[in-house]
Amino acid sequence: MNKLSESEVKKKLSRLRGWSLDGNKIRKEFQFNDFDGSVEFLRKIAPIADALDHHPDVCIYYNRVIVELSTHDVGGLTELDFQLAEKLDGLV
Ligand code: H2B
Repeated sequence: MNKLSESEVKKKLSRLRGWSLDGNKIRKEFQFNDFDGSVEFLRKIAPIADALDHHPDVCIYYNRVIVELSTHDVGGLTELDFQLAEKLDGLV
């Protein structure tokens, strides 16, 4: 996977909703009713990430889930991060 240029990242980011650039990562906060909602979301994320062999950094704060995506292998963002972001958006 090729590392995307800054302009490619900005273009792809503008097509997503709620994701922002944070250094070499993109991040989004998802909100749920309670902790159970957050855990349920994580359970849905896991098989999707495994299928893509691309794994998000995930932090749960009760009813909020912060997801960060980057491609460690290239030290930046690739098409895979944006593919996964779209799939996660499709879950909620
Ligand atoms: N997930 C993410 N987010 N970035 C990676 O570079 C990455 C990964 N690499 N999951 C994969 C696993 C790699 O370590 C394995 C060996 O395929």
